[in-house]
Parts: sequence; C-alpha cells; structure tokens
Amino acid sequence: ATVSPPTPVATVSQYACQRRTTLENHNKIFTEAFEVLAESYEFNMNEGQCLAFRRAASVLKSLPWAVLSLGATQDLPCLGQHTKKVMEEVLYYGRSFEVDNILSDERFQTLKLFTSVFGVGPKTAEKWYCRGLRSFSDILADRSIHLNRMQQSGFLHYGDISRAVSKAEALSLRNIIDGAVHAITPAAAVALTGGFRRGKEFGHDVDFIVTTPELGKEDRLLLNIIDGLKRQGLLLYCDYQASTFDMAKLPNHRFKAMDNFSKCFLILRLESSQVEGGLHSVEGDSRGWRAVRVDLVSPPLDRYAFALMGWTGSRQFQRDLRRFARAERRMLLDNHALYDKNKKEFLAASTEKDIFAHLGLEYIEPWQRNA
Ligand code: 8DG
Ligand code: MN
Ligand code: MN
Repeated sequence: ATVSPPTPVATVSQYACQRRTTLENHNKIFTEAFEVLAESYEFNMNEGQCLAFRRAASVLKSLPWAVLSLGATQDLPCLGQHTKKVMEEVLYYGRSFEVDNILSDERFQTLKLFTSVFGVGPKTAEKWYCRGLRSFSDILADRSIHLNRMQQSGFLHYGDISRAVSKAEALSLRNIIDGAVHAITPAAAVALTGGFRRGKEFGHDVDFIVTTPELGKEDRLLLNIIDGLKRQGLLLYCDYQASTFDMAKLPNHRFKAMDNFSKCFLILRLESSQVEGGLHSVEGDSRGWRAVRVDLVSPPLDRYAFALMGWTGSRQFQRDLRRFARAERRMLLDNHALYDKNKKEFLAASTEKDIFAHLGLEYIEPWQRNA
C-alpha cells in the first residue's frame, strides 16, 4: 500500500456519496479516536460536534493512503481545528489525551455499557446513570425501574446478541428466511442488505429486504413470515411495525427519521447445525444454538430501489447522499422516494443505478459505501 498521497492528489469530495470507501481503512488510528469523540458528543446531545467527527472519520476512511503528517491533510475537506489537534496528538504521541480521558470517564463507560443493551438508547441510559445506577445488576435489582419488552429481551439474550454475527451465520439466516418466504409465495424475493451487503465479515445484526410482486401485499407477507418463524420455534422476540407509508408525502431529507415501510425487529434462534463451520458464539456452539438480531423490511415493489439503497447504508453514506441531493441538486431523497423540487415531480427508480443517475452521480458499488 502507498503511504503518502500520490501526486497530484485528486480532490476529495466533502460528500461520502462522491467517494469510494472500501473496508480497507489505512487511517484506523485516527478514525477510532474520532469515533470515541463522536460517541461522547452523542451522549452529551451535541449533534453538531458528533456529526463533525463522524464526517472527519469518513473522509479519512476513504483515503487509499495513510496520513503520516498534518501537512498531508491540507487539501482534505471536513477536518476542522479540533480534529486536527486530535490527529496531531496521535501523530506525535501515538495517542490522544482527550480520547484517553473520555475512555476512562465513568459516565462515558456507563453510558456505553447501558446503550449496548438492545432497546436502550442514550436517553434511557442517561436517566439510569443520573439515578446512580452503574451496572446491569444495579438496574436489574432496582424495583422502581420498568423495563419494556424490548429491553427485557435485550438483557435476556445479552451474551449472544452482543457478540458479532458472522457472514456464515448471516447466510444461514438467509436460507431460513428464504424458506419461510417461499412457503408463503414463490414469487416473493429476499435480499441480504445492511453491512453484509457492503462486504463486511461481521455485523451486529442481519438485515433483509423482502418484497412481493403484487403491490399492497407486503404487510401481509411480513406477518406471514413472522408466523412461519414462530411455528418453527425460531422466534425469540418480535417487534412488528405495520406500514404507515404515504406515497403522496414528500421525502424527508433528515436522516434521523426512519422509514414508514412495514418492518420488524427480531431476535431469532439459530441452530449450530445450520451454520457452516459452526456458530461464531463459542458458548452458543456448545449449547447448540445462539440468539441473533434480525431486521426485516418490506417495501412495496415500486419503492424497492429506494429501500435497498437506504438499508444498505452506511449511515454516513446515506446521510451524505441526502445532503448532496438537497444542497447540490434541489432534490429530496429518503428510503421511499426521490423528489425534484425544480420540476416539482417524483423521479421513479427500479434500481440503485437509476437513483445515482437521477442525482448525476457516478455509481458507487455497495462494497464502496463503507463511509
Ligand atoms: P452492522 O449491523 O453490521 O453493525 O451495520 P449496518 O448493517 O450498517 O447497520 P444497521 O444498524 O443494521 O443499519 C443498516 C441500515 O439500515 C442503516 O443504513 C440504517 C438503515 N435503516 C433504515 N431504516 C431503519 C430503521 O427503521 N431501523 C433501523 N435499525 N435501521 C434502519 O434505513
Ligand atoms: Mn446491520
Ligand atoms: Mn439493522
């Protein structure tokens, strides 16, 4: 690998959707530090600073060379005073003192621990921290705390679902979902999306898109799949959300809003015997099974390309795709649709390539979207 910028250096875009970002990260020492800072700002509800560090990390991840001096970052976008100060520390001392302080901070450590539970977000974690709770046993012993169904499952399956899901496990789950879908309708299709579609070897969950060729049948399809999984004894947890999709609505460029398609957040039981090479979870392998987090989304067929794009991620890539559409093209993009504000019309797409083309962007492969 090259370690210095080739000359002349091609300009790096401020938008992740105009960069190709593979899983090969030559600047991990910096991006890992930025991730800690971003998370810390997230815990402090400082969205601006959080995003600034996520953007900076994303720019460095896209470089085919390692940054060896501050001078090499001169022409890079999205790197402010603060990020450069952190990089300087890392370059000279091999570590950032600011990051070290965060990592040893009790509040940060506790919020990190609490948010690692399925169903616990930063707000709940903060509430528990303010009550003086510091460990899982503190939470489980506190009778005044009410855990919702999601959080109860989160604690129940904590060991399994906090362990990464392997590619082999994801492919085995695809066969299981495929089987459940085809028992219902042979015409329906299942696609692996999320991090695994971007080529990752491990993930925190497995994401699938399911679709049926008949418009309007997608809600029913998802309910039938859930029913099939339940009858096979594989369903450990299910949070089903019916569609609230409204095709007349303009796309919402704000990335925070999740989509309105029918979807479900599941915890499934995966048998060791179903996975080539066995389970990734060591305890699970001796037990014969493990719990895995699975997300299913079911858009109507004419919105398939938009849903696939959104659910393929990465989050930073999708955020920038929307920001680019709005700022550079006066278009609104989300997981449902693309709207041209100049022409005042919706732009249809049947593939991801159509969406990139509408936006006047070069096509970026899923494995190049690891921004
Ligand atoms: P990982 O699981 O390997 O850790 O990474 P990932 O696959 O990239 O992350 P993810 O949290 O599973 O999310 C995958 C994509 O799905 C991400 O770009 C965000 C997107 N997504 C939506 N809508 C929704 C939603 O309603 N809920 C969730 N959890 N993710 C959504 O577009
Ligand atoms: Mn995922
Ligand atoms: Mn997911």
